[in-house]
Amino acid sequence: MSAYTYDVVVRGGTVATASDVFVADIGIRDGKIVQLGLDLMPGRREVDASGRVVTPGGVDAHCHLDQPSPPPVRMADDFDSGTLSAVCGGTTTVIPFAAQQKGASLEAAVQDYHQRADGKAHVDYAFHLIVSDPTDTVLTNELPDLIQRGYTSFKVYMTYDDLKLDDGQILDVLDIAKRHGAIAMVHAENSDCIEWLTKRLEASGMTAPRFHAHSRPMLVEREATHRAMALSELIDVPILIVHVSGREAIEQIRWGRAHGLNIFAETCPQYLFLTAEDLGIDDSYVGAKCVCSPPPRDKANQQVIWDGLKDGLFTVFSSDHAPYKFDGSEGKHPNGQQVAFRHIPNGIPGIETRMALLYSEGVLSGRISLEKFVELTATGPAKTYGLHPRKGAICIGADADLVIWDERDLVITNSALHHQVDYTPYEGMKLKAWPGCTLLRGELMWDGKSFVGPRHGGQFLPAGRPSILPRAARDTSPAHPHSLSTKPLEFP
Ligand code: DUC
Ligand code: ZN
Ligand code: ZN
Repeated sequence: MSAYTYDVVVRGGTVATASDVFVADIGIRDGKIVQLGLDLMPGRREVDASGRVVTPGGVDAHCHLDQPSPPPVRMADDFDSGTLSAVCGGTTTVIPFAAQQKGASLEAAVQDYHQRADGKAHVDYAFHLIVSDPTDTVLTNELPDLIQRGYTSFKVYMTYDDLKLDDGQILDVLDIAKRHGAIAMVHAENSDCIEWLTKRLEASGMTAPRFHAHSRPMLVEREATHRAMALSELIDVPILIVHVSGREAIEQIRWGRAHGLNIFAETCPQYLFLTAEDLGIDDSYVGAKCVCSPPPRDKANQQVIWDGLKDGLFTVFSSDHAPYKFDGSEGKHPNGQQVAFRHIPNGIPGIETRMALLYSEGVLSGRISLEKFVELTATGPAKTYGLHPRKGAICIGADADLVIWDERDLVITNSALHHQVDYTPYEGMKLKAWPGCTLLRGELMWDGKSFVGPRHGGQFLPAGRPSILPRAARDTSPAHPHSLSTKPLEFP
């Protein structure tokens, strides 16, 4: 038996949870938090956190790693580089997507993703499913079985030809989420409007990256957000709208909530720190670096997103890391070419910068509290996706996933990041903090300068029932006030 009560003691830090901030020592044994208190007995290893803030390791609930794209396009980060980048930025759990290919099974996607992740990931991971082909077999057999086995969240798209579902298909998927206790995430943009606008822009020769933003104005997001909420109301099941970009979608969500609908929302750093001008103010191709969907809006919309982070509109703050290189032939220049905006791979990198951006510009700039930071970056996502309290919490029994913050001035440069993307949209941005230490299950992974942890030790996390869902089956609470005047119909 060890002479020590604890394997590790993180001593004297200012511990922040989603509800409290207090000074405490954290005692860790076998990768778990086993004690919180003052003057704990020595650990085999001591980590001095005095005078520094300690938060739960980040849970990045929306990132794309090694997700197949039609050739020649290929993601720059696999589970090795993507999770290395994550942990150096204070994220200890990631939830990427296992995407069903049309015509293939969901099970095939899940097996494929396990092969991509297992033995490669440096942090723990769960998977969301992307349902792109909800056949009878998928709905009746595969989804219920996969939910049972720990894949309790899935994303549906209202746009992109190879992914989008029509409203009837979305209703089918929501119905399964309701019956089996899963949460559906919705990419809400009106596909037909985007296509119509894109064709008009192309016909006028407006194909530079900046026109991506013109092809996806806020109204396409607003309409689809409202429609998604109506579909969720019809089934009487919560949904989560991902990557909300600005005022118009937020107004819809506030309206829905005011009418009793159970709508959750996620936003991402690009909607706080980028604007449509980053896609270009002229026809320069460099704006391709910031092409993502929905596109970044303007300064006024950034403020609306900050307001939503502060006042509880958002439950989850994710990176939406979608890593494509700018140079070369596999990313933003497919086949080495500058292409029309419709063909630019969608997405920007951000898995490593997510936590520090919000800590620095949110907490240290006085926009949100420390508790809110923890809620948005760790506790909220863990609860939303069935990983809490093992993840996203500092409490007895939780995994000892911790970040100790260094509050110091620094400048973001891509050369200091660990992803395989050849740029960061935040190059040159001044921050006031970066993780000084990241622990995963009690192991030191990042010491503020280098990755120092055991390699490839990330574990798959089967997700449980999302704790944001209403209680199961026997819930007798009345239907929400806005629902049809009768109770929702019960189908066999
Ligand atoms: N949607 C995402 O969720 N990520 C990248 C691009 C997109 O459209
Ligand atoms: Zn999306
Ligand atoms: Zn995404």
